[in-house]
Amino acid sequence: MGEYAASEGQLDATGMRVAIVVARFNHDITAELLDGAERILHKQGAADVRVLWVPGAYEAPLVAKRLAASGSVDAVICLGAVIRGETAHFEYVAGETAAGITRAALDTGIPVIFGVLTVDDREQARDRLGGKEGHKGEEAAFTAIEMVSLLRELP
Ligand code: INI
Repeated sequence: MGEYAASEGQLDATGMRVAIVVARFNHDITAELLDGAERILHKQGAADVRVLWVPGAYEAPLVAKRLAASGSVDAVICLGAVIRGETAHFEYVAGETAAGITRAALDTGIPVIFGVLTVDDREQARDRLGGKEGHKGEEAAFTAIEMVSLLRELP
């Protein structure tokens, strides 16, 4: 978590409504991302955390955009794991997922957080689930809280 530790106390999620869109593909990894994200959202006081499963990361942007446009959530977190070694179309899945998530946020004005691991192998994924690269599920939750707070300060 490193860089988040100093500001954790200020990242108050009281009253926030957050949806998490999580891919079933590579479920062993994405379930741990989800655990981390939920843990932080509840710890920081989120009022409502809704979890929606989609088949793969590629499907996340559409569901994220629908939720973001609904007015029922303050932020959406997308979680997934795209592993280069396991697919010939890594670049397409990872690239289109990233582009779709960006578009969902810009089209709706709601933060849509990119919590999708794009890694070469499972070891790199594990490093990002509480290993030497932190916990990307927890970090995605902190990012969502920070973005909601920041946008509330803006005109
Ligand atoms: N989806 C993932 O979330 N991760 C992957 O690593 C992956 N691979 O390896 O192909 C993957 N593919 C499925 C994709 O997200 C869609 O569900 C599928 O193409 C149907 O649209």
